[in-house]
Amino acid sequence: MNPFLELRDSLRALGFDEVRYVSIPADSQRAEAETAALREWLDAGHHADMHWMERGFDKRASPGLVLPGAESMIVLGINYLPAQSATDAGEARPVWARYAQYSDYHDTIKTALEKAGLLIEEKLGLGPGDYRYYVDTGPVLERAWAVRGGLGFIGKNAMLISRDYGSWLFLSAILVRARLPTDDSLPSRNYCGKCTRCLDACPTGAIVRPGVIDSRLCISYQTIENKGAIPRELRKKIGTRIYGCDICAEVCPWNRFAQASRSILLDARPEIRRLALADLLALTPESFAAHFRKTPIKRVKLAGLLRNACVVAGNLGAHANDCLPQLVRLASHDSPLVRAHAVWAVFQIAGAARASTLLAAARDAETDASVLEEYRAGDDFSEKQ
Ligand code: B12
Ligand code: SF4
Ligand code: SF4
Repeated sequence: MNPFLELRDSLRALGFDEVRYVSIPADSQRAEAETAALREWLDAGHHADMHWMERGFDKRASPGLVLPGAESMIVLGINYLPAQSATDAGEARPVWARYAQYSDYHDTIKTALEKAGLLIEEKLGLGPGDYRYYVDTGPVLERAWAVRGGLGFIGKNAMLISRDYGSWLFLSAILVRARLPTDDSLPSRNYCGKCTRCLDACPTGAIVRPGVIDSRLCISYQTIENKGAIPRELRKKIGTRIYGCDICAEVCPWNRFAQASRSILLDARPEIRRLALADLLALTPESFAAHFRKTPIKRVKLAGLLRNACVVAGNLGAHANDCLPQLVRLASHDSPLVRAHAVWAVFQIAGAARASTLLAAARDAETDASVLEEYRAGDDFSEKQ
């Protein structure tokens, strides 16, 4: 059997749902267009404080700089749509992005990529230095390469959308020092048609134009990557999203018929979505480590998750009345970030008069300028009510 076909079959058997071969450089005009799109995105500041996106620019634009002599890329997709996929939106409890309800895909997929590397050595007769793999962590524009390999198209929500799996795909890539027979990209046309559902549904207006996300406005960035305060003007719009956001994918008609995951490589963590808001507000360093060990959620650290939980509580308003004692306690937390968001939440739930009484002791003891500013904003907010 042809070694390239054998390799593809073996990678599929390993658990990768999509295996596409792309040549480097495939089509210089397109590479220029993608690089120009990335430059424009960075120049507009759409990467917020993800400065690592700027640092790898040259390599992102030219995979040959990442692995000299690389002639092909294997773009891999793993479907992560759970078999029973519930849409949590609108429920009075924290909503987690679907990808966060698995053990960290960076770790599970890295293990699979190690095995994929051994298959490449065996089937193509290459050495360990002849390939390099990445899942998110490297300077590879995974979506752009996936398009070139015909895995799907880029929707107006900027997601790579496949006919079989919709956008519920983790992407990863292996650069290879060998010429593989390449898969064709899809005929270039607009597969979204006149649809604008994702643009209409995004609560923060983060899809600034079709296919372009301003991270500063994106709930995913604010609840995962942002290490500081969530801008006050965005907090209400975050609703009950505690970690990540799937809204622009949930509304996409291409996701309606997506197949459920084979779950060969993924390790589902259904216990995460069962955590009540009160459990999250009560997290300690020990319980945070116990609940979120090996999940992507550990990325936000305890203070980040408490910050997000306070925002969700504030947005639940009267539904989070029972959480007020915990929020008042968090208004005296060690982290000013947590204190600031706890104060905001108490004002949202209790209103100015009650909030002032509940928070009197914490306010008297407060010395941090950013937290004191939250108290002032709370007073102003309540005056306007
Ligand atoms: C930075 C980043 C973010 C940032 C910025 C998002 C963004 N749109 O750029 C933030 C934190 C906001 C984010 C959020 C999310 N992310 Co993210 N993120 C990344 C990361 C690390 C880099 C993306 C990047 O380079 N952005 C810069 C922009 C300019 O690039 P781009 O959007 O990929 O667009 C390029 C191509 O699509 C191409 N292109 C654009 N339009 C067209 C049109 C045509 C015709 C062609 C040929 C090419 C083309 O050119 C662009 C520039 O080169 C990638 C992993 C990776 N290494 O690629 C994951 C990645 C994109 N994220 C992913 C996921 C799952 C998410 C979330 C769904 C997580 C969540 N549930 O909260 C959200 C979705 C938000 C959204 N609608 O995009 C997946 C996407 C899988 C998929 N099916 O598309 C990736 C690929 C991670 C992975 N390994 O699977 N993410
Ligand atoms: S992930 Fe959420 S906030 Fe970000 S663009 Fe999509 S709908 Fe908007
Ligand atoms: S929701 Fe509509 S416009 Fe947005 S990506 Fe899906 S098909 Fe395209």
